[in-house]
Amino acid sequence: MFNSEIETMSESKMKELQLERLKWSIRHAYDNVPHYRKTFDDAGFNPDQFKTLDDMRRVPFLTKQDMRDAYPYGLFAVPLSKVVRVHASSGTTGNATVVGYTKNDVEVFSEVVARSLACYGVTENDIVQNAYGYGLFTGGLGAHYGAEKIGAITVPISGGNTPRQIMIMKDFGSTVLCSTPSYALNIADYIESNMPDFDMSSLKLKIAVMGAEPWTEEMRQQIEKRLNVDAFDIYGLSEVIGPGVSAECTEKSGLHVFEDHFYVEIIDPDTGEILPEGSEGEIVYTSLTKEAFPTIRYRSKDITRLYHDSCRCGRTLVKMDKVTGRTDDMLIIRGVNVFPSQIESVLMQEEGTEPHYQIIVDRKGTMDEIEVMVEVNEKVFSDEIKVLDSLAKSLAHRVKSTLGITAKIKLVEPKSIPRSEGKAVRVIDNRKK
Ligand code: DLL
Repeated sequence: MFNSEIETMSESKMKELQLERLKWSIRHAYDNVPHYRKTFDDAGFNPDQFKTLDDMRRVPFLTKQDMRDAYPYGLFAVPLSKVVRVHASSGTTGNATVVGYTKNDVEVFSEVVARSLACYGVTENDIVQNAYGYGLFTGGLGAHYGAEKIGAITVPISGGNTPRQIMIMKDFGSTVLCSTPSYALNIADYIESNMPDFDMSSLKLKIAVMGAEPWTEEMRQQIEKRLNVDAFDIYGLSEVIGPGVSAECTEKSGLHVFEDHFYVEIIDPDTGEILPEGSEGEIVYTSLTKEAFPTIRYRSKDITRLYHDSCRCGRTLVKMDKVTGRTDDMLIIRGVNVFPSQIESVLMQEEGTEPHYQIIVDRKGTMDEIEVMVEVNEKVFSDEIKVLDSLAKSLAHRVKSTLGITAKIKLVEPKSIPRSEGKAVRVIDNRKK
């Protein structure tokens, strides 16, 4: 463990620590950020009245829209001279969200990523190939600083240029790959289709650190088999810090939240009510130590569940389920709610399909229609049309019986769905056009 005192702290001691830090963080936001002062005042909430964790329900939420409205620096809580780094979200819809870090925040960020890497068994003896994009995205620099903090050799290759990734992986003897799960599969694809004589055992890769987008257990199996690694989940979001909010351990069952820095709650996305431990809902974050960009009750839109168990790794930190969808990713097809990851999971159950797919949603008249394009492997694609037809039918049947929606399945040729070096685009919703 990277920080065993924290990672094995008793639940009651952790709650004490959180309470003390929450008081500071809420007061810091109120005193230094006009937005918080206004929303707290409007809600009749005074930080002096914050006495127990139960008082959390009285604190107003922060939304993505609030962040956009504050573009670029409106939510910073320290003078800009104290800020040493900024990151930003892509801002495909509306203003980008800009987040800032003081020196101390960068230190915390590095620590939580280092803890995550230690969860998977990464040590100073590893060579970490970091294929997360460097730039305004938090993945690149986030993983980089964490890997350096562990003392591993850090290879800052960034995303893309797949042939070069493979060459470096081999020549440098990389033992750890950090990338999005969809990009890890692109690397596997490239090797399999362009380098038939490539000897996988010439690679020293052991661990894949996968995050930044939802990925299923089926996808984990593919990555593990095809790249001959153990693949672990790393989760995070730029608004809260970046990667390293939570991480799986070698048990691969749930992610431990680094709750000495991030206070987590699950709410009902419709009513905003706090739900009891174990319920599924939207996860809400409050930063406990961040100086430059405190986030108080930030509504992440990510859907998960929080629970305590006695994890065999020895960590006592609260666990969250793998995030399989966001409230704004959820498709409502003729009244049935589905997440892209549920469709992925069903698709991957049939032999011959590849984890490359795209979901196209349209509205014909008043009816929602959904078409799922999924790649099949070379062998299946070169089969008779009859075989392809029956696979498509079988997939449509599975989707219907498992998820309750009628989807048109279109099997497409290998590599016809656009690849991404970062987060994959899974849904094209023409209803929003
Ligand atoms: O994606 C931070 C990150 C970088 C995490 C590298 C892990 C590895 P954002 O670009 O702000 O930050 O996107 C955050 O991505 O709210 C989730 O919806 C999704 N996400 C991130 N990690 C996971 C994961 C980075 N492991 C948004 N599983 C979050 C599922 C994830 N979804």
